[in-house]
Amino acid sequence: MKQVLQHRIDSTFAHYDVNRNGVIELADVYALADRLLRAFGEPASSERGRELVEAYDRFWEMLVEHCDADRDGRIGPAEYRDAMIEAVVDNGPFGTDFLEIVQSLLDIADTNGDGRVDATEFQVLLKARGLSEAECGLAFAHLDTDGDGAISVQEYVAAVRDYYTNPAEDTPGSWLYPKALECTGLSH
Ligand SMILES: [Ca+2]
Ligand SMILES: [Ca+2]
Ligand SMILES: [Ca+2]
Repeated sequence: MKQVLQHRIDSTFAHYDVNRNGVIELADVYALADRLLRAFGEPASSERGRELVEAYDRFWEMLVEHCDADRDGRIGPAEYRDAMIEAVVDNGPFGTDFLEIVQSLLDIADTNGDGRVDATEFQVLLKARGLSEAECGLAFAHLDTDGDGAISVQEYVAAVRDYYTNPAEDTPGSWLYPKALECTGLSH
């Protein structure tokens, strides 16, 4: 069971290490932000664009605080894995900083501004992450646990926790990342 979860942690590491140089740095986090900006068709200079970049700045600060033990601005796979196991698997609740980041992300995803992130809006988020169209539909169906046709902060955070703590197939969390990514994680 632990092995599946370690593999998932390694999979997200591979996802975050956009430039594939073996460490997560600010450049990778900005590359992820850029990918999303392009998916939403937003320039970085628009209000929404600035909010997104700020959310990713806060995400980077959170990563540094939790993972970058030697504070050199580079997070290696071992630092990342140890921190994730401690933060998510062993300790449970995410801090409010993480909730705020997710809230910003969902605000940005809510492109029609009706206060809800529906299937079409959520799909943009997941497509930018590399999920196929079919996977996006399945992910939405699994993450919308109260069935109201929208993804709430609570539903998203529950899925993230689920991803790192529940190795079972077909849980909401198992749909957060492309299925293919789970096969290409770093080897131990
Ligand atoms: Ca990198
Ligand atoms: Ca909406
Ligand atoms: Ca819902």
